[in-house]
Amino acid sequence: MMSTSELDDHSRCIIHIDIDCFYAQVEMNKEPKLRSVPLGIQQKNIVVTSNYKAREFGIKKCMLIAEARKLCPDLVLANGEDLHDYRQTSYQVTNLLQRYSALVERLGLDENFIDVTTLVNEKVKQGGDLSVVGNVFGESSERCDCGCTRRLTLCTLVAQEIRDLIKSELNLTTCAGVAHNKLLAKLAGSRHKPNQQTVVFPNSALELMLSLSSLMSIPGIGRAMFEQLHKSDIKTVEDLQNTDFKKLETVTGSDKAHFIYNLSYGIDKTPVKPSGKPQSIGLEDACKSISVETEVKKKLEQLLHRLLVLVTEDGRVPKTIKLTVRKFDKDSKISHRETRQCNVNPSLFTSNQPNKDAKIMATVMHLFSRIIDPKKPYHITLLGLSFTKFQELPRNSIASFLRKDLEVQSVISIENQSAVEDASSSAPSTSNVAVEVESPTPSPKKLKLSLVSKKRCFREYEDCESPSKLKVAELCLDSVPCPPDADKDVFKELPWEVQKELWDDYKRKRPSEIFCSSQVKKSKPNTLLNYFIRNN
Ligand code: DGT
Ligand code: MG
Repeated sequence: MMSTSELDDHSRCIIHIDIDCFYAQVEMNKEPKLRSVPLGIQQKNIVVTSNYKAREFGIKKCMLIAEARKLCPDLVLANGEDLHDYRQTSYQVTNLLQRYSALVERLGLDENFIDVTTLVNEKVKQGGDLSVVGNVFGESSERCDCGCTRRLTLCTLVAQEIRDLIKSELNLTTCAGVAHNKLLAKLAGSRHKPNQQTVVFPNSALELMLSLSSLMSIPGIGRAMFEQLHKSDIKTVEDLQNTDFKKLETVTGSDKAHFIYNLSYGIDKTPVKPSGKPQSIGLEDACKSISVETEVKKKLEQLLHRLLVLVTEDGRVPKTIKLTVRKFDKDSKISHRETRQCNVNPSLFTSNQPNKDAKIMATVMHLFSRIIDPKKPYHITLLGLSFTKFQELPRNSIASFLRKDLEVQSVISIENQSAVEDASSSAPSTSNVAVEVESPTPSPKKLKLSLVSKKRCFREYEDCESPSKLKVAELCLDSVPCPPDADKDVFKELPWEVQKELWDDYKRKRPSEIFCSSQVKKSKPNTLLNYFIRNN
């Protein structure tokens, strides 16, 4: 039997979050009286789930209503056929998780994987003594020395923080599993329910896998695969581990054989795949009471620093920044939130701008001054920052480079008007107020370059003679595609004009062969941008 620690990579920190009796919790939040009764959620004639009070009577998922009533005559039923509220709550949970990492993968309505490796690695640097929060799976106290013990221990703290946040913001209890991969995180999380969390360290991975009663308990092995394996006398996790690999390959095919063989040892290299990008990436920090501007600034700087890490992980470029302030009115004893937002210059995110944080902070403090009059006393109990309205830019692509200039140009035009939008969501009647985000007026040269880039993005090749078009000319030089019937090495050495002539000639003769991918076919053919998209 192989040792997973030797073959496996333990560098990641994955949390699996599963909401407890999901539909039932949503119904109990809508109607708190239901908390004190055994509650079943009905779809057609079955109970699709129930609260934990009902489970004490032996009510199980997907039990017939009649059967459930026999077990628990006082069972209260709520109709769960309209999924709207469940779906809405489900996305609220995912959105909360996205505060911690851009790598959040939804699994059904009530489960999410979240890869918090970046966050944990930041925390690792801070040092200090640590102990695990929650349950630890496994008998073994032996630990690997690659650093995963400390990382996963820190990850349990993050998991607890996330679960606390879901509880405080959405009033939902959850279970979490913590491990270095998705498979182990999911399996660990189901070990202690409800409202608990469990970590599995790599040295206990085998023990966890061998504790599974059936191959069907391995996420990734479905009914069809299970039956296929069963027919070949591979019935348990141990059978799968000890099976002759060549035999397994003949049963499932080579790729699947590798995949499930690894799973049986607790090895799962699949990444957490973000399921759709959030419409906003934001952070909020509740505080006791802040009434001094220097403290406000300090807190906002901390939030911004963390937020920029999240935005970088996300990969998109934000267009708008929003500030949220919760103010406490000492006279009325009422708190209320106010928000202000304005555009930010996308070039801050697409280039290595010096003092990027300071520039964004200036904008943030400007927004702050629109909510709070510093001359009057104030008590702030929460500060929040978020980026919204993203543009998708595949970084490091030539197409994105071209588009970058185009986007900068569009913002430059706004800056030339010295005004951007400032909207207040808490006061819908407020008319848009002009806020200057960045004062410098671009040099005519920069503006011209951007305009040239715009043309270049969407029109055919043009001559690149003027110095102001140099950047584009360089790009064009890099970019003329080599016709398939030309020798690539020779083509590379040709002057750009000749390359272009050869390419144009090839295009004229063989237009149908050039834009062949479905994506490109849909868009306007024969554009430089299309070429780049195809080649990315
Ligand atoms: P848990 O996680 O054991 O505390 O309980 P739940 O209720 O969260 O169960 P889970 O996580 O398996 O499923 C999430 C929700 O999905 C659950 O509240 C109701 C729904 N659901 C689960 N299984 C079925 C099913 O077989 N059919 C239908 N229609 N809905 C289901
Ligand atoms: Mg659940």
